[in-house]
Amino acid sequence: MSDTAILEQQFQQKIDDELRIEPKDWMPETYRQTLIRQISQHAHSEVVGMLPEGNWITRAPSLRRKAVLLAKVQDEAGHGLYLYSAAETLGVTRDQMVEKLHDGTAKYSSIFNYPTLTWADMGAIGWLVDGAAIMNQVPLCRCSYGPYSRAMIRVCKEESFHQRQGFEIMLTLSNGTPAQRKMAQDALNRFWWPALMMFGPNDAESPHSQQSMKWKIKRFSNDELRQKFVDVTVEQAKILGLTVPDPDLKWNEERGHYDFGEINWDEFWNVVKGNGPCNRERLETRRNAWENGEWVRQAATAYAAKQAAAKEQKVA
Ligand code: FAQ
Repeated sequence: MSDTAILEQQFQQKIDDELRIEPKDWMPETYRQTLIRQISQHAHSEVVGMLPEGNWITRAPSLRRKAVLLAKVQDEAGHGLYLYSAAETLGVTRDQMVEKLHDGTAKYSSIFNYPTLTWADMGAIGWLVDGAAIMNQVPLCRCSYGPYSRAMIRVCKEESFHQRQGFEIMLTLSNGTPAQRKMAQDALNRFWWPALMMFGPNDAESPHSQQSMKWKIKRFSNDELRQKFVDVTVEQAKILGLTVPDPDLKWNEERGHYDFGEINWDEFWNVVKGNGPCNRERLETRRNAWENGEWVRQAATAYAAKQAAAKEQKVA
């Protein structure tokens, strides 16, 4: 057996024994690259994900709603930062990751390419988008890579608060005037299918799933998580008295799960490839933010250099 084969065997054994892989441990290059891809795309999703909700901060219907939304959007920025830091432990720089987002090589979640047209969309995003994010991210707290799994613990706690604030907005609207109720239903109609798409392609069409599950980066497949989300969320929609926009949705006694209709995969891939309703606008906003923030980065670097020089002088 070659040296690499032995190392690979020991590496897999560690994973099978539920031990965490840490930055300085030996790891296959493909494992490292898979993590850089997933964690950086996850970080980008958190940062781009601030934009649809950021759109409503100035128009929130009360001071309380504004404060809560502002805090939520700031949390997403924090998630992006933990995740960029986790990815940096794999030997990639933040600049390299951001460059890949800006030149369109790195992906971010398809969901954030849909517009937020009404206040009810803030409810639908919290309820459905954060709800789907939690379903996907709770298992990531047990991901085999230590820094990613630890970052996810705090992220999940915050996502849980986000989901509840979204549900509470939906509950208030669905118990409100007929116009508010209609607005909540319309938001559910527009965000339901894109939320299901967040879990990624069907298992048979998912090139990375099998290997990622063997490495315990992923603990459940895309379809398993999507099904769990449907089962939980349909019951929540009943509490809201809203109708899930899927004529094929039906409880399947035998399976013990809801059956649901076919996702429009053409729409999904179209959005993933950059042609969704807001892809261009989102990337342009991020590129501008990066360029406009250049002076802040320069100032911080100059300040750090000054501090280091002063410290050195003191020592000498
Ligand atoms: N959108 O083989 P798979 C949030 C790509 S955070 C765009 O199944 P994998 C918080 C995939 O990257 C939401 N692209 O890939 C929040 C791959 O392309 P590549 C983000 C997608 O990695 C809430 C190709 O398709 N969460 O919401 C999507 O095994 C509210 C083949 O797919 C995470 O990133 C998609 N929906 O499974 C923030 C969680 N789905 O890389 C603000 C961590 C798939 O070969 C407001 N990520 N693709 O070019 C994951 O769990 C996984 O990466 C999956 C995809 C499940 C997303």
